[in-house]
Amino acid sequence: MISTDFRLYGILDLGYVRPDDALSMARRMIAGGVKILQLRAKSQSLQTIRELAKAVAPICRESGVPFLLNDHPGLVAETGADGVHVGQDDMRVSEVRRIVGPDALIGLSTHSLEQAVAACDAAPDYIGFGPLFSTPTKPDYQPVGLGEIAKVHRRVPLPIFCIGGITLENLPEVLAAGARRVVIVSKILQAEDPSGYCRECSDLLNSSKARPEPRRAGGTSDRTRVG
Ligand code: TZP
Ligand code: MG
Repeated sequence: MISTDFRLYGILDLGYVRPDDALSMARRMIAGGVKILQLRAKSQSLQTIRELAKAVAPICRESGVPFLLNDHPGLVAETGADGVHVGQDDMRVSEVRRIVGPDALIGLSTHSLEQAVAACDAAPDYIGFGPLFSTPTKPDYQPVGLGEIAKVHRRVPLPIFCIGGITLENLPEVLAAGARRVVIVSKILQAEDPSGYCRECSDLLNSSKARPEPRRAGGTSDRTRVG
């Protein structure tokens, strides 16, 4: 279930963190207020991802932080992850659901208002929306811009995590544009004090006067409740 206090989503991206440092970084992010954590390891072997995921999962579990894998739905059950995040070019959400089961969380990346609206039919538990700004973490994508944030929140009754180029400095304007939840990758992982950075972002998110999210038509299941 994606609850309303899941407003800061952190990604343990091995493009920025060495596998040896990943566990301590996960602990620091959680201590700073990250409420969902994803392991993103685009250039590591399946074995490294499997081992790391098995080590990160209990750290998240003991803090009540859902832990998702980027890609690899087939590793979810084995590693004790709570779900998986997939992209537009990955396996379809319905197929992912068949693999991970009804209780796992599934996130889907979207990169335009059209993709975000189309995602409603696929029924993931949340969407990522962005990149808002250009970002070295996902360099080949056209930024969607702040102007789309309000529109996507009006049209998509799913939890929406804005992503891409978000920093402590631009977070106020991202929130003012209508964002309620954000993913921050490089700025957290490259911060001198990742925990403190998360805490400052988390405080801003929690003090923002975000409008309540719309509920899904026809009611919500426990897993998908956005409440
Ligand atoms: N998807 C859209 S933008 C992005 C992903 C994974 C990267 C976000 O990283 P950063 O470093 O916070 O810009
Ligand atoms: Mg993917």
